[in-house]
Formats: sequence, structure tokens, C-alpha cells
Amino acid sequence: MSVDTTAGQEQDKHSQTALTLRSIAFSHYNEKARWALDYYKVPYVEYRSLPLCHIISMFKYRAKTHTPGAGASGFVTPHLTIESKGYSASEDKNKEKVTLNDSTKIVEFLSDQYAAPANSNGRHSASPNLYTNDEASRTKVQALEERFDNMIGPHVRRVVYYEILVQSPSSVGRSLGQHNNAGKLQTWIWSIFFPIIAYLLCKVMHINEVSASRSRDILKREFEHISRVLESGPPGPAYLVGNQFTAADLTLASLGGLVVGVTEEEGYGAWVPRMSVFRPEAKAFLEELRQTTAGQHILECYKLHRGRKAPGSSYGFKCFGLW
Ligand SMILES: N[C@@H](CCC(=O)N[C@@H](CS)C(=O)NCC(=O)O)C(=O)O
Repeated sequence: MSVDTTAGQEQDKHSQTALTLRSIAFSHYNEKARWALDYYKVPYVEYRSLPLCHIISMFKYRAKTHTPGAGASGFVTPHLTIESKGYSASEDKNKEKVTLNDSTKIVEFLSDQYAAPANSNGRHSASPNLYTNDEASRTKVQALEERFDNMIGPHVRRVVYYEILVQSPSSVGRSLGQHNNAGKLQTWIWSIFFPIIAYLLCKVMHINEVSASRSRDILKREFEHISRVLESGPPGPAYLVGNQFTAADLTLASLGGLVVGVTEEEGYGAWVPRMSVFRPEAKAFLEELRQTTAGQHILECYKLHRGRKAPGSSYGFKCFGLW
């Protein structure tokens, strides 16, 4: 596939390719991939799962040759399939199928395929390159993205899961399986087997008071560091690299959104609990991060750059619409 330049060609490309995202709906790494899809206004079908149920959903799509990064299994999400439409039966479909099971690879792929070309500022041009059109800035963006993937993502997951699975399982944890975060059958499984699911998730991901407290400290330090980076930039709208929204901002906002209380109404691509339902200690922690320059930057990125799903996007279901 090549990078096209005009709106007409863009339209054409969208109608010639079918994109399917397989996700754990409320997961922040999935939010990162979804954000990039929505940013470039690419229509896609999203098949959503709940944790552990995702093993069944992802069984056919599991990574068979290597294990993805720390904390992730072969059944890892986000998982994006890109297929060309309109084959004759005799054509080799595999030649036209791309599969990506890592949020960073997905963002890079989408930016590469759908970004507006350098020097384009036409009325109909697509969103700009999330990695910039300048080599030095690209390197900075990638370094920050990697840092956030490793230093924000896993710690946000641990802190949030600790609150919902350990501290407020019945009031908050159970609700994650509802609100259309997956098909009805998964919702029932989540609700009936919730205590076992919560126990297993905590075991597998080493979620407990000690690890959560360590993750809270790391997040505080990271937010302080990011705030300093933002505060030391030139006057004007603050972005992490140069004066444009890049994959670094997108990664920080998508991975950090849950710990500053971003909700579905504010743009998060799945239902997540509001800050107000957490216990006071958790609320205070989220509020503290929200008030930092980094926290405010995340909210600003959601306001200014979190596009909605492109027309033609939908949710996919299996099992007669139940899964
Ligand atoms: N490095 C990966 C991490 C993705 C990740 O950790 N995904 C989690 C959801 S937050 C997942 O699907 N876990 C289930 C599993 O690995 O089986 C990425 O950026 O996509």
C-alpha cells in the first residue's frame, strides 16, 4: 500500500481496505490504537472483549511466533488486521493481509499510510504525520513514546486494576463488564464469575497494595518529569515535541487518561468509571495527577485531538450477536 495525497485518493483507500480491531474495550493500550484510527478518520470494525474472555476471542489471532512485551501474552490486544477488499477467489489473500498486535506498531502504520504528505495544508488534507516530517523530531517522538509505553502504561494498569478489583470490586469492578464494553455473553460471564476473574487477574499481574503503591510513586515521578518537559517548551500551545500534536502526546494521553479521570463523554473510546466512584484515597491521587501540567495536557489533548469514530465504523459481534 502506498501513501496517497488527495482527499479523493484517501476516500478510495478507505473503501478498498477493511480494518478490524480486536480489543479489550477499556484497556488504555487499546485506546491508543483506537485514537490513531479515529485521528486519521479510518473506518474500522471493533470486536471488543473483557479480560480473560479475550483469550477465547483472540485464540485464532494469538501470536504464534513470539511473546509480545512485558505483562502481555500471546493473546495480546490491540490487534489490527488490514485486508484489501475485492479479491477474486483465485487470488492469494495472505499477500494482501497485514496483522499488527502492538499499539506502537499500529500508530506507526496508520501514520505512515494515512497522514497528510509533508507541506500539505489543503482544506481536505488528512491529519498530519504523528511522527513529524523531520528526522530529529521523529527520533524524539519515538523515544518519548517508548518511555510512556514502559513507564506509564504498566503502572496505570496496576494502579487502576488495584482500585477496581481490590478496593472497590462490587461497586466499580463489576460495572466494567457492562455499559456495552462487550457482548451480552461476556457481560454475563464477567458478572457471574467476577470474584474468580478478579482473583486471577490480580494473581497474573501481581496486583497488590505493595505493587500498587510502587506504581503510584513511579507515576507521580513520571508526571512531574513530563510537566517539567512541557513547562520548559517555547511559549504558546504546549506539545511534547515541537509545536504539533505527535505520537508522544497521543501515547501520553491515551495511556495516562485513566489516571486523570478521562471518561467516555470526554472522548475515551469505551466506558470507564468516573473519578467520583473511587475511594477517597484514590480520588485524591487521581486529582493530584490531574492538576499537574502533564495531567492538564492530557485533558487538553482529549479536547483538541481525540477525534470520534469515522462514519462507516461499527462494533462487531460473534455468536449471534452475543459475544
Ligand atoms: N506493548 C503492548 C502492550 C499491550 C497490552 O499490554 N495489552 C493488554 C491490555 S492492557 C492485553 O491485551 N493483555 C492481555 C494479554 O496479554 O493476554 C502494546 O503497546 O500494544
